[in-house]
Amino acid sequence: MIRTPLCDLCGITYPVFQGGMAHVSDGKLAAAVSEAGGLGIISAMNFGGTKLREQIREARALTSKPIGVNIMLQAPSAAESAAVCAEEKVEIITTGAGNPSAFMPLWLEAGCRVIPVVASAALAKMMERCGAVAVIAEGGESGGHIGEAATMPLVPQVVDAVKIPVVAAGGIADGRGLAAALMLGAVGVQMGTRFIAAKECGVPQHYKDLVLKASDTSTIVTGRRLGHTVRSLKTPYSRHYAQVEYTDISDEDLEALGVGSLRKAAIDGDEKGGCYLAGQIAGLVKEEQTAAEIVEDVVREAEEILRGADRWLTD
Ligand code: TUI
Repeated sequence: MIRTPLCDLCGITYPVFQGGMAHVSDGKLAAAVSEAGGLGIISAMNFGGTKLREQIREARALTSKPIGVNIMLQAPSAAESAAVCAEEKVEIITTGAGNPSAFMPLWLEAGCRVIPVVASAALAKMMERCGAVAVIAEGGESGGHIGEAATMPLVPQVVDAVKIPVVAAGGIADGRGLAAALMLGAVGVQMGTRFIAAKECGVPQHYKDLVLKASDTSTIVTGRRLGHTVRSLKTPYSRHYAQVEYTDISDEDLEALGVGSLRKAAIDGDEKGGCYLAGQIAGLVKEEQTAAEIVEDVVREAEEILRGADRWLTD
């Protein structure tokens, strides 16, 4: 059994979060992960206020355990989602792609616990001052929107910068990753890519198949020129974007190439125009499993590693 302060902080059995993935994680996936003892997180990105409320209630009908909602701060619906989370008294709110300071008083007043994703020690410190109960330090190995630092250097530097607990994310998909994160001083992990292949994840099968057949070199980073840096799987679409990104194409045309591409991948199953977000660890994900099997596998493997962790020590 692995128990860390994150378990008591969030009311969960295992220190494993399922990352809130835009257009991918809904109430059904989140409820399955929470029911399995981790923290399932709904992405608010997919929904307007009414739909988000429905998803939260759907998740609550499927599990009595705590659930989370992730708010992508650059989404046009961020303020509406923030208000719904406060009204529904969502246990845990995570944020991404920005600084959530403006929403913190609303959430804290409603009794929500806020755990922002940070890509730097400076933002982690600011979040601690604003009342965050923990932070998620996410390295650039992650899928989706990324910062500059990689997980291995970011996590210990964030751990040293704040007194609140730190969750590690980016490049983690199994028990080795969880054990390593704990060694870096984190109290748990957030995983996204491995949960794309969860049986309860409702993305089109093509998306899952792309993850399942990925290798260690299957991802590519695009969008830096327009400030929407994202890591996705190499597909004809993402290779084309990368090829034209630093040509004389106008900002407007480049923007148009990206518009709706996440939705096209995760909802519409548009194999040609979709941008299939996934992390560098995709090559490690080899089978479709239930959320419960994923959570149990990861925790059991980490436990075994940690029990044997003194094997290199001599007297
Ligand atoms: O947010 C994510 N991952 C995402 S969001 C997303 S949706 C999207 N849609 C259109 C274009 C781009 C993305 C897909 N994937 N992860 C959390 C995350 N947050 N990663 C990095 C950050 C981050 C970066 C800088 C958080 C804060 C930050 O600070 C900036 C500041 O304002 O200080």
